[in-house]
Amino acid sequence: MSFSPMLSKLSLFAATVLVAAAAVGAAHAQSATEIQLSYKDKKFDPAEISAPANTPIVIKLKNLDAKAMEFESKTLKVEKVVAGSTDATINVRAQKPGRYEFFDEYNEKVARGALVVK
Ligand SMILES: [Cu+2]
Repeated sequence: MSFSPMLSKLSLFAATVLVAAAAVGAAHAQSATEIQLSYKDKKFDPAEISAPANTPIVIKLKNLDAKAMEFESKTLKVEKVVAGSTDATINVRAQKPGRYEFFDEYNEKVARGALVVK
């Protein structure tokens, strides 16, 4: 009886563990940047937010107005209706450096802000 089948099973197992560890490492490097943003009287506060490049972004938006608003950004490709006096989580994909404008679609001319990715 030979040990080689057992050894190759072990090395296959070791390789699997290494691949899994590498995947966990990559997932960790990708951990999201969380940004707090509030909305009141048709204004975003802060009006400009920033995040590092190539990292997923999570915007925690508090709509402090009694009316619903719609967070939208064409360049970030996100759109979300947020009921009055509620919070919402907006997930944004990892972005390249740049300036990405967003607005409340119900008050598009005045209610504007920007995400600066560096
Ligand atoms: Cu819309």
